[in-house]
Amino acid sequence: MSNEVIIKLNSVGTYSVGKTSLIRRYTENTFSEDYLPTLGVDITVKRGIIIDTKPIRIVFMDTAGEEKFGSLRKTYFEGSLGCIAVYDITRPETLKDLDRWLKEYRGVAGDDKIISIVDNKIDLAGQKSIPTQDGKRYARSQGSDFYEASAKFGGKIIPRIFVDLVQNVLQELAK
Ligand SMILES: Nc1nc2c(ncn2[C@@H]2O[C@H](COP(=O)(O)OP(=O)(O)OP(=O)(O)O)[C@@H](O)[C@H]2O)c(=O)[nH]1
Ligand SMILES: [Mg+2]
Repeated sequence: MSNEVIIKLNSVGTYSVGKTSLIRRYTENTFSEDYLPTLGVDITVKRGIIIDTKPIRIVFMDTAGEEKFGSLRKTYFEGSLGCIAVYDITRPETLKDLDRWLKEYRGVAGDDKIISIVDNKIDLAGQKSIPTQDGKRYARSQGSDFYEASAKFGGKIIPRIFVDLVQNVLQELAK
């Protein structure tokens, strides 16, 4: 469709928090228990969605959380309109790490970009080691929407994360 709006989105967060799994759940509705670290970047396109009456194409640049891909990662943040910042409820350091991730992302994409914070792996409730309040508080401090999700379980929350993000991006673009 020629009037498609192309929106480039990123994912940030420490290795193995579930960035790729959340995007895959949204784009293909699949989940894999195996951990296959993203090597540099995975580019995925989601087409054929209508948001606020507009045909949208989302281009996901899903970057690697492993430190060794640091310099490469920044090049994928250029021209980005928003991102999901993900942490893993079973690993407390992954919430603390978000400060560094958001700094890196904003440093390249710009301070005005939309960032949604996702507390992932809520299916592992028995291993939960980050109070929901901490995530919520952090999201509020960043002016971000906050979601609790499980890429493993899926459900309505998954499209909501991405549709809300695109809606927020469209609102920002219309300013
Ligand atoms: N139980 C559970 N496991 C999950 C969930 N999301 C992801 N995982 C698992 O966590 C591991 C890492 O998931 P990925 O999506 O590859 O993580 P990533 O953040 O993309 O990792 P990098 O690409 O290395 O930065 C995999 O073994 C997934 O199966 C979830 O919601 N629940
Ligand atoms: Mg990945």
